[in-house]
Amino acid sequence: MNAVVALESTVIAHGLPAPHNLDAAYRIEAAIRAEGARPCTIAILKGQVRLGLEPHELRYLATAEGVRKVSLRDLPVAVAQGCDGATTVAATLHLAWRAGISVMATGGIGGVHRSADGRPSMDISADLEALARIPAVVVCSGPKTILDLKATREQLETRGITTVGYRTHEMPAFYTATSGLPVDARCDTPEAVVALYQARLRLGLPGALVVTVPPPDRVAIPTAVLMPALEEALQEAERQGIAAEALTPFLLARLRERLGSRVLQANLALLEQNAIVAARIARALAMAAL
Ligand code: PSU
Repeated sequence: MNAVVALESTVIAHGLPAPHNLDAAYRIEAAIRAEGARPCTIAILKGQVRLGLEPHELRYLATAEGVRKVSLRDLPVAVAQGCDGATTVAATLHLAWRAGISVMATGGIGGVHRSADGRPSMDISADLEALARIPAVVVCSGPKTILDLKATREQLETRGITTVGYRTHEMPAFYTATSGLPVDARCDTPEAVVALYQARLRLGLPGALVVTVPPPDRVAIPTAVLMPALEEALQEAERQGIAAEALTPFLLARLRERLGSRVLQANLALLEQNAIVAARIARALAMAAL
């Protein structure tokens, strides 16, 4: 069994600004190779499902106009209509699992959005649906800070998705290491994650094992700094009527504008760290299967 790490492509086309998006894509792939695993960035190019992109294809995805953000419902549309599409966690998980890849890495997963009045909204990411039914390991820094974290945590629970804290007892929330919410189990090594994952598989449970890794200390942003900027961004989104798939990229971009380069630095650093942890888990899984 080969150690492979699937990577989503929405973060390249919609999550990060140019030219940092392409740098990040190259750096993440290089980090996985340096750990002895194979990166497999997933996207739709001219209607073709692509598992693994060449460097010039990564560049295309990072710079082309009109690349669609493709979640589960959009997958058949992008394929049938010959579009370029960047896959979200949900669509990436689906395609990776079909191809026999059981470990993926990302920055932050989607979840339950908040409305400007601070209450959970009906806008819920399809990531949660995919995580509920695809039995893969998803390495991330928790749900994105922009979400209703408590409601998202409850949804993970309701859907039977086991949430692991990698070297932490607390679920991180993307740019910040603290959410005030617990994880279901703490694992300190890739082997411990693999043992938990294998137990899930043996028990015939359908959903994913979500491994949450706090952002590196040197870049993590305190909640007290994040929250005022987020409140403002949420109100602006509501005024402008921004919702559904446009909301996450809008809020991330507004936080970058308001809080400056530290937001970008945090995002880049956590993406790379998560890729490294995912590569180590993929290797441990490959060893366990021998
Ligand atoms: N991680 C990042 N930046 C991103 C994403 C993840 O660091 O932009 C993307 C993932 O593709 C995830 C998506 O699936 O954001 C969630 O979008 P939505 O809330 O619209 O489902």
